[in-house]
Amino acid sequence: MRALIVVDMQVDFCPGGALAVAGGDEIVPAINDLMPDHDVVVLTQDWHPQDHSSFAANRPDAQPFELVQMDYGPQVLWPAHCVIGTPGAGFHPALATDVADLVIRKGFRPNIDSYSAFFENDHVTPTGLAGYLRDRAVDELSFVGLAQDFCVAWSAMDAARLGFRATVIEDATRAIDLDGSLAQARDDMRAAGVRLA
Ligand code: VGL
Ligand code: ZN
Repeated sequence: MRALIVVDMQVDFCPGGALAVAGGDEIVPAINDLMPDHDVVVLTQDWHPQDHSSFAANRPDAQPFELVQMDYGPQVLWPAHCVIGTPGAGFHPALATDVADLVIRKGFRPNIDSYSAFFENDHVTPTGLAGYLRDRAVDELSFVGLAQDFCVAWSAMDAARLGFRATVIEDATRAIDLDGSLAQARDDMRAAGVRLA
């Protein structure tokens, strides 16, 4: 069984949003077209409380895109984005959300970020997605959405480590590309056994 994992196709990650990814909205039609080719469609939704520790505004003297050390490892500080219940946390209005079997939210614990759809950034706390996919007999995953070098890459690498066949459909992703993060993510994905298509 094959699943399409649509990562964080939300208003705040599209042009005009709080953490806009260049061209983020351009990939919506391609993603909608891929949905009927898959047995299972999952949407992920970045979903942060206003006091989330990944928001630069919640720390004295911190600037967005700065790197800090958390007890679980390095963490980029972001502009406030995808705040629970705000319009920016909603899906892009043209995304075919009706087709989705599952919407999985992540990043709702104030003290830990969650890029991956499978684990929080400590790489230990599970979201429950792996169990859902195994229960549905899914073995093959295609990843699309935003952002290729953060949430898409971390999700695809975790999927490969968990034993799923993982492919990133690059035409249906866009990257933040912070200090070479896209090239690094592509190298890391290949090393983790993720196929880039
Ligand atoms: C993401 C940064 C912060 C993403 C989410 O979806 O790639 N990036 N939160
Ligand atoms: Zn986030």
